Parts: sequence; C-alpha cells; structure tokens
Amino acid sequence: MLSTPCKQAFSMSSKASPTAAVAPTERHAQPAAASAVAHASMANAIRALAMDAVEQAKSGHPGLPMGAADVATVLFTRFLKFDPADPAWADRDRFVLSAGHGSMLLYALLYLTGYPAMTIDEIKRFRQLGSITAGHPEYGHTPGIETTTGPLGQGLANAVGMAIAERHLAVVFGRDVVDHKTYVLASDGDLMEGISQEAIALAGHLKLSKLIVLFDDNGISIDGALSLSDSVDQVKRFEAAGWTAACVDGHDPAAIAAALEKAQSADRPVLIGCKTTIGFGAPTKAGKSSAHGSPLGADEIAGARKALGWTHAPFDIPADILSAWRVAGQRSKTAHADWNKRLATLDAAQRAEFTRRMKGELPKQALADAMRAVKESLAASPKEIATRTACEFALESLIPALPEMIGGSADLTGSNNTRTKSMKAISAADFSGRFIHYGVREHGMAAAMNGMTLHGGIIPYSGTFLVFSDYCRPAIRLAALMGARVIHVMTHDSIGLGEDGPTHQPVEHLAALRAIPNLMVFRPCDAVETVECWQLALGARERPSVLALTRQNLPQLSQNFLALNRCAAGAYEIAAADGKAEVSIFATGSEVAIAVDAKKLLAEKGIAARVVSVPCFELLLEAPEAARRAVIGDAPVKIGVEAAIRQGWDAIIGSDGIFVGMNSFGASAPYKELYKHFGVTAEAIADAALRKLGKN
Ligand SMILES: Cc1ncc(C[n+]2csc(CCOP(=O)(O)OP(=O)(O)O)c2C)c(N)n1
Repeated sequence: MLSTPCKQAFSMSSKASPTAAVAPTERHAQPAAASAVAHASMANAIRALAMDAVEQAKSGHPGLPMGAADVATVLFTRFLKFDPADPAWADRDRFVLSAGHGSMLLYALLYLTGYPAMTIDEIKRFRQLGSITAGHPEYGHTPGIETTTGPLGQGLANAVGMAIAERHLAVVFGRDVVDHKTYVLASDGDLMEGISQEAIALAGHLKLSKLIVLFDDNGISIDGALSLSDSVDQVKRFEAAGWTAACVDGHDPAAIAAALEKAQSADRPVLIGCKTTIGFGAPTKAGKSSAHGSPLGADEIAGARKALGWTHAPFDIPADILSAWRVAGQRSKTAHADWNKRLATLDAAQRAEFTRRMKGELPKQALADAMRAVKESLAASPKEIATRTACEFALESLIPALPEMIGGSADLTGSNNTRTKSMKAISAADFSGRFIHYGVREHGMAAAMNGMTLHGGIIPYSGTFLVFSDYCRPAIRLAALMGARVIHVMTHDSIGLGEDGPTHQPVEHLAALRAIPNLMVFRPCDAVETVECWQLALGARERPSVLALTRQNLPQLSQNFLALNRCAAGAYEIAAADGKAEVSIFATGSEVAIAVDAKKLLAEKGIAARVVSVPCFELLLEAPEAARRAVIGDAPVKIGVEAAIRQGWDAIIGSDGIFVGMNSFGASAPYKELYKHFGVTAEAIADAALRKLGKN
C-alpha cells in the first residue's frame, strides 16, 4: 500500500490551497526556476487555459482539466520523462489521457511545457477545423499525443500494450536504450467500462510494474454523482487484479508526489486514486456534473478567477509562470542526451535494428525471401488445408524473418493457429517471448495491440474467431482511425465452421468490418492467397488488417509458382472463361472453389464463365478506375458468392447482380450439409446464372 485509502472526497476547502507551494522530494525535486513559482500558479495556468478555451469554443469539458490540474502538474514537472523538442524520442515515458474528453488538460500541458507545434493560437482555436486541438486527442494529428482517446477505457487498455512493448523491447535491446514508464490519467468512466477490467487483469497478471495509473477520482460523471450507478471500491478492485493501489488527496502536491515517488520502484502495476474536485475553483459548479462537459459561462469563470487568485486575461500566461513550465519541459534534456550517447555506443547492427524497428520499417529482403520460400514450397507440394492452417504455415517463415512480430490469441490458440512451434509465451517472469496468452479478453487484446503498435518496435497480431470481432470492434475502429498497423487473425469465418452453430457462425461480420474506413479485410481462398494477404497486411504501415480464415480445408487453387502478389490488386481472375465470358462469378475465401465448380457446370451447358477471386474489397475498390473495370469486366451476368450477407457486394456486382450467400443466421450441423441447406453451392450458382440468361 502506498498510503491509506481515502474515505472522503477533498473539496476546495480541504488542506489543498490553490496557492500552496510544493515541498520537493529529494529524487524528483523541482528545477530551481520552476520551484520559484508556486505549484498552485502552475496548476492554475492549466485551469485558466481549459476554462478559457472551452468558453471560446463554446464547447468542451472544463471539469476534468480543472480537477486534475494538480496531479498533472506534479507528474509533468517532476516525474514524466519527455522532451518537447522530440515528441517521438523512443525512450520517453508515455502519457495517456484515457479520459480523452479532458483534452484541454493535455493541450495545456503541451503548450506550457513547450511543444513547438502547440502554440497559444492553437489553444485559442480549440475544437476548430484545421487546428491541432481537436475535441478529443488524436494520434498523428498533434505531436505529443500518444494515442487517440475519447471512447472511455480504450486509453487505459492501450497503455497496457505500451507497457508490454516496453518490457519486451527492454529484453531485446537492453535497459540502456529501453527504460521508461507508462502513465495513464483515467476517469470514473474509464474504470466503469468493461474493457478496463480486461486491461487491468492482464496488466496485473503480467506484473507490469512500470505502468502507473492516476485515477481522477472525482465521484462525478455526466448523469450526476457516481453513486447513482457505481459503488465499486477501486482500490480493492485493482488490488484483487494484482496491482498495488492507494488513494491520495489529488489537490495535495506533496501527497501526489510521494505516491508517484513510491510508485517508481513498485514490483507490480500501480493505481493512485487521486481524490479530486471536478471543476476545482469554479464557485458554484465545482464538484458538480455541470462542470463536466459545457462551458462554465462568463460569471462562473470570473468567480473561478477570483477563487484561484488568477488575475490574468484569457489565454494570458504570465512570463514567470510560463517560464517555470518551460523549464520543467526541459527537465529531461540531459536524460535525452545521455540516452543518445548510450544508443551511439550500442553495437552497430543492434542500433540499426532498433532504429529500423522503432520507425516501423520492414526488413524488406527478409520478408520477400520468406514469402517467396513459402510460395515456392506450396507450388512444389500443393496443400489442401484450411486457411487457418496455411496461416500457421506462413507464420513458420514470417516469425524468424520479422522479429518485431508478436502474436497472440484470446484463449483460442489451438484453433486460431497463431502460435508457431518456436514461439515462447511472454510471462511476468520473462518478457523475451513473442506470444501473448491474452486470456478470454478480445477487447483488451485489440486495444493492447493498438498500444504496442503506437509504442513502436512491434507489429502485433492476434487470434480469435471472426464472430468475436464484435467484442473488439471499438479498438479495431480506433486502430483504423489512428492508422495503426495491427493484424487480426480471425478464424472460423463462416457457416463453414459447422457444428458450433449460429452463435459462432459470422454472417454480418465481413460487411460490418468492411464498413470501417481504412481497415483492410482479407479473405484468402487458399494457402497461396493466405501468404499473399499476410504480405499485404504487413506492408500496410498505416492500416490495420483482418485476416478472415477458414476452419475447413480448401483446395489449393493456384498450383504454379508466381512471384507476383496477385492479391495486391484486391481481386484478380483466377479462372478465365473459355471464350467471351457471359458470366462473371466473384467470390471470396472458401467460396472461390465453389465458384470454380460452378464455372465447370456452366461450361457443360455451353456457357462461358470466368471466376474472379476477391481477397480484399478495399484494395479492389481503391484501385484506379481502369484497373477496377478491367477485373470486374463486362459480362452480362455478374454473381457474387460469399457465405455471408450481401451488404457491400453491389459495389462489385451492381444492384441487379445475383448474390449467392446468407440471408439469415446459420445453423448447427456438419458444414457440408450447411452449405447445401443454405444454398451456397456450385449448382445454385449455375442455376442462377442460367435463369438470368433465360436458359433455364
Ligand atoms: C465508451 C464511451 N461511452 C460514453 C462516452 C461519453 N462520455 C464522455 S465522458 C463520460 C463520463 C464522464 O464521467 P467521468 O469519466 O467520471 O469524467 P468526468 O466527469 O470526471 O470528467 C461519458 C459517459 C464516452 N466518451 N465513451
């Protein structure tokens, strides 16, 4: 325990005084120039910027920044290792504002500590089009933002992935170059979301001792007092998950600093519950939900200025206070310079590898060689295997070639085939492994993977059933929004999984995933396409991917070695028509072989048909128009085949095209019977084509 858990909330009138100075602890003493300015003035600068920016934007959330200003001031001026001149410094501490609605807290900190891009003009343009001060913090949009937050709980779960990445990379490259902490500021909402349970359980299990969560324990959410809907003892909850947890007065800088100091040497993840008052300083709204998510109003702001002793005009930070903050922003300069020196003394090959990995660059030759070897071996001895098995076959070559790949599964390792024979599991005692047993935690897994990618140095891939993509969809959406390369292996991708029945048979999931912008959904039809889709997913540095793979065996349709990655076009003609095609059959995954059989049936009736395999809608639909037209072709009859719903297919077959697939949930039976039962057969395709041609 760090200190005794708090029982009561601390109000403005508690021992925390808005003008109190800080008593520096020995190790994290404030720099001289900073300590000349009272802690309260520095924290009040955050409060003033937050209330003024929200007021000017006529929208936003002043309550959290005002309440958490003391906690953030202590963290940023005395503990956090960062360098505003180099927001991408690989060994910086990560700070995640999980409660993204409090974005003005982060923007104020970035401005005050001196991130060059974050000017006072950007603060004044809070929430305006083209500013870097978006409503919620957006990764890639604003230097210094580690992850996009706003959907509550995600940031906390991202941080778990960041902390895992740190531990793994420290083993690979050594503590001299990888030795940093991950800090999170989380709100009541973050901790109420279900994903937080998955995240804290995984972090506790892995004893992520360099993960420190500051809980903004203000007892208020949008509807009012937290007591309306929650009575969890968070300290006990975190302790039960293997964390060390305690509570401090979040307006007492000395207490916050003492807890943070103690957390530095913890042997497990740390929760510091910080009792705060939302909207601290606002005369009538402090401590109330009315401070949460709307401008305070002119009178309330005037009252807050008075209460806080802040006499300065809106957006005006007095030179001495700004200078104290800027000095704090320079605190880690020496640490950064020392780190540069240590990196320079690293063995040249190790240094180059570290730099490559942190930049997210692929070992191009190694990847190309590995892919070529797998394709050559498939051409030499074709395999009739499930695409999930083909995935494992590909991984056997990829894992040694790409040391940055870290695999995993949400407790379906044997079914997902995501763990190759050589892969050792990561554990609390040993982070050198490259496989993570995420437990039955799809959402936590997907969000942790986002965190690993954002940390840098790692390309994470997962395993679960495609039907459970719903359980991790919010994190997949954020990966797509952030442009994060994470790869989800999702097996058991249709009624082809058979007996487990409709609860496990995805029907609408491919369409739902294809609806997410910037996500690539691959559905390879055989072992060769599986390898090619892996190559494309790995090569897409700013896009997440889903690989939808079968449980059931499929014939290898491409038996000759081709160096070209045909899947790169999104779709290609896998079986040409004999003569001018009257029918084009478009299919994905397991249904491509069925389409090829239908082509044969049509040939017997004298109808020329071609089959186009469509392993990736997105790549096809993004292709230049001429290329797209060429592959879609102009056959009078177009048929789409996929053991899933039609939604999305009209982009390829047109609204008058024929679709052979699912109109309902599946059923429990051996899979061959299911294909017959639901009419996803070569005969059904051929009959539909003949009917359309008036030849039936
Ligand atoms: C997943 C998700 N659900 C709902 C919301 C909308 N929302 C934003 S803040 C919030 C709760 C506010 O309470 P708290 O987290 O305690 O923040 P505070 O009031 O202390 O600022 C909600 C429901 C959201 N951002 N994310």
